[in-house]
Amino acid sequence: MLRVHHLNNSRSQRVLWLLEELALSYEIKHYSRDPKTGHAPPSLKLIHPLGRAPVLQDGDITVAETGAIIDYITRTYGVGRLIPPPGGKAYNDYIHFLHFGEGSAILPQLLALYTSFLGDASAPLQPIINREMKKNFDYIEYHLTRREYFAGEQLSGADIQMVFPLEAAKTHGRLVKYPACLDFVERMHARPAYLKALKRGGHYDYGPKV
Ligand SMILES: N[C@@H](CCC(=O)N[C@@H](CS)C(=O)NCC(=O)O)C(=O)O
Repeated sequence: MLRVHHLNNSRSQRVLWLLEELALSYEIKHYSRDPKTGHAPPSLKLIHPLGRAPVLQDGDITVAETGAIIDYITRTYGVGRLIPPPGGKAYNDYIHFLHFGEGSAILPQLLALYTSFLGDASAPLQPIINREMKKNFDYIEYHLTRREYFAGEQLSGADIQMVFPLEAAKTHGRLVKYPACLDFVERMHARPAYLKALKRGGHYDYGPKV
């Protein structure tokens, strides 16, 4: 049985969504953030040394990092679903956005969060952070005005990976000038599998209010 180590109100919501899209059976081990620090409890370190969520366990196999988990699940259990046929443009886009989500799209948003703890001392960094954020959103908007999903005309693991940076941006009012990004988030939030995962995962500030 697949087991997802899931932290409340976190990126690991995506893994639940993926499993629901594929209609796979899985169990969830729930972890709660420390109410003061927001950190995961130390018990998560017993599952993986990074102590971050998500972590997937499949028998004696343990996988951390959302992109690697999406790749593992679709490759092992997807039977061709949610991955475009290898070799074509859609497949290259799929791989690109599977990496881009956590490798590039989230970075300036994390920097905005971390530097917010510095107050005025962070002022010199803000133009750089804003510039990098804009670069990302302009690029994503350009892509999504030309196709329905990140890897062409069908849902793939890349959409599941990319939803979190866009949800986080939307929550902080950063997508006002990006209608295609907003439309994408709305479409993903309307998917029955997304809503089912939301119910199973519990508290999540970045999803639709249900
Ligand atoms: N790039 C990693 C990020 C993992 C990550 O930072 N997870 C956060 C939840 S959004 C976490 O576990 N934070 C709690 C902590 O670091 O203590 C992924 O996508 O899996």
